[in-house]
Amino acid sequence: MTTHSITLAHWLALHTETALASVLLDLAHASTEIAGLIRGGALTGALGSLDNVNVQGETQKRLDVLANDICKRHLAANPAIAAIASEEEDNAIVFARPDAAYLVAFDPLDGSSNIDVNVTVGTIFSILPAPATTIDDTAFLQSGHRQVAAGYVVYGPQICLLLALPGQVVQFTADPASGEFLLTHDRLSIPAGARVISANVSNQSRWPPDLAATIQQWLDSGDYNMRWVGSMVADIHRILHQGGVFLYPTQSDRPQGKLRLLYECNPIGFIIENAQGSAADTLQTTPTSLHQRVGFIAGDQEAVTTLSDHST
Ligand code: AHM
Ligand code: MG
Repeated sequence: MTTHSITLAHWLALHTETALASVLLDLAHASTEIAGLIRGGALTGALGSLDNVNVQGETQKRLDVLANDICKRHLAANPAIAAIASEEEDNAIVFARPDAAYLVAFDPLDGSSNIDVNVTVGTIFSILPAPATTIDDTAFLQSGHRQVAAGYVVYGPQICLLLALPGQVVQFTADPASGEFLLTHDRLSIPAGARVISANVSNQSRWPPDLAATIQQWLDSGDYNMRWVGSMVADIHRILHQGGVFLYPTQSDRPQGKLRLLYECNPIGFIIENAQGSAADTLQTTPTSLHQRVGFIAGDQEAVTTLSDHST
């Protein structure tokens, strides 16, 4: 029996204003629905690929599309939201609401390559202030330090919602009996000095040479361990709790990087920095397009500084 009694709704009522709380609750409800599809796997008919290719040129998985539809449905009804942007949508979806305060950018299903093999995936979200100008794609082109909240849901052995507000990161865990998100970790802070590297080293020969040499040196020292799930939410979740550094840098065959700035790196960077880690200069980057990719390094402050110095 759980001894945790603070629900997400209760916590939000104490720490955020009503409109922001309603947006975060909508995201939580969407994630509960997505979790149901993931849990059922092949029984729900949600696995497998579609013939569609998204704006990123990636073949969409059935669950990418279903999760995107679920997020859209939950968010579209919220009068506090002026527009939404998704990894799975070419352009922002704009609602005719001049007084709405927020924009929501999201990756409905992060870690798509893991869907069909029963490995942890997630949903990532970023909440920005809606500018007072006409709302279109360009309204989302705000640097990451302007986020008012960001978070992710990790669908693993437990379903956890990580939420960052300026100055704090908290974790809620879904109660298997009621489905309700209950506060389980208050004020998360990344343990410093952990010697864990999270990177896809099969790309090492295409990384910036100094960066590749530094990682190789660390590995050769025998002092470092390596972990790579291939779902950023899962790899970052480990780092939040146990420390270490995550990297998906630019590489010769992906000069812009792989991960997307607005709905992957900015929200994860915001969480990491509010948990006393570093995301190098990611949050200072001025975005130029909705689906912009970037090289990304995040986690332990000292490790991030060393790797960033070697990544040009
Ligand atoms: P996705 O949003 O299409 O799932 O892509 C993002 C994912 C990240 O979660 C993960 O860190 C990375 O891509 C894994 O890439 P790779 O398969 O090249 O190791
Ligand atoms: Mg993703």
